[in-house]
Amino acid sequence: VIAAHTRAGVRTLTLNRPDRLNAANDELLLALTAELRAADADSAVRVVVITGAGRGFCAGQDLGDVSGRGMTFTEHLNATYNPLIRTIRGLGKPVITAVNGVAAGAGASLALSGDIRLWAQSASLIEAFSNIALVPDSGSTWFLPRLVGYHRAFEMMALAERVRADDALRLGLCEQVYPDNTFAQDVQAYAERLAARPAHALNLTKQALNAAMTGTLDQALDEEARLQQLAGDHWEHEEGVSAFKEKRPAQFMRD
Ligand code: LHQ
Repeated sequence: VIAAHTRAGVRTLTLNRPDRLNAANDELLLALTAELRAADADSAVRVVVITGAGRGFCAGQDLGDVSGRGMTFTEHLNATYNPLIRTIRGLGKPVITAVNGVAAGAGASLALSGDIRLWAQSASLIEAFSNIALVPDSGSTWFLPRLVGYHRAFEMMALAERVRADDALRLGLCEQVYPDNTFAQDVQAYAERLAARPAHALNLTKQALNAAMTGTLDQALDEEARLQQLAGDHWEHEEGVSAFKEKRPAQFMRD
């Protein structure tokens, strides 16, 4: 259900149920979470990419796979989707969600959960939950209003209309849009650019931003001062300063 490969420090995890637009079942969610944890622990991996096989990114919960599971909705979310989203947000490496096609329901939440969101021109996002009279889950209620404000978020959730790539870029739901026919190469090139950045400093940056998203300015200043010490004591900092003085590009990829 997940295809995986590593190239040039970039671990790509591909949701692989293309005939269902990569709709998620428990097996897929648990496998993706396990792959992410393994990538976090693997020192050869500097950046993780999550993408989809075929014409979809992820159509959310597999609606053919929901009945008779013997779990409540709350238990199901706590056992599958929520650990996945927490793992992505807590991962010590940048996670790119490479949205190759439609992202619907919990698949939309997954698309929004990356540190960097790269979209193909034909990708789209639908907060589809209300179509089946459910509440947005897997972090959509947290991610979306922070990106577009309460009112646009509510409208997207209430009407479940499809947001296409150009609007997604304008609204801040993604960082880049690439042509469909070069998407995989463009994502790999972007990921390799990110992989050449100072990994330790980016890990601390992610921690600082994650904390700041829910805290006060006072807390952010304290957290920056704490994390800056960890960054400043690391060899990456020494390398960055030396490279600046020697007027050469910094080399952050070692070991
Ligand atoms: C699918 C699905 C799908 C199964 C397309 N399941 N087969 C919910 C419940 C419980 C606990 C936790 O959390 C959640 C959170 C959620 O994610 S709720 C939201 C669930 N997702 C949806 O409601 C989206 C349903 N899908 C759609 O609205 C459309 O398929 C979209 C707009 C995504 C794509 O439309 P099209 O491009 O027109 O493709 P299609 O509809 O023809 O789909 C292609 C195939 O994929 C088709 O199968 P078929 O055998 O006819 O070729 C679909 O049945 C299947 N598929 N989504 N979620």
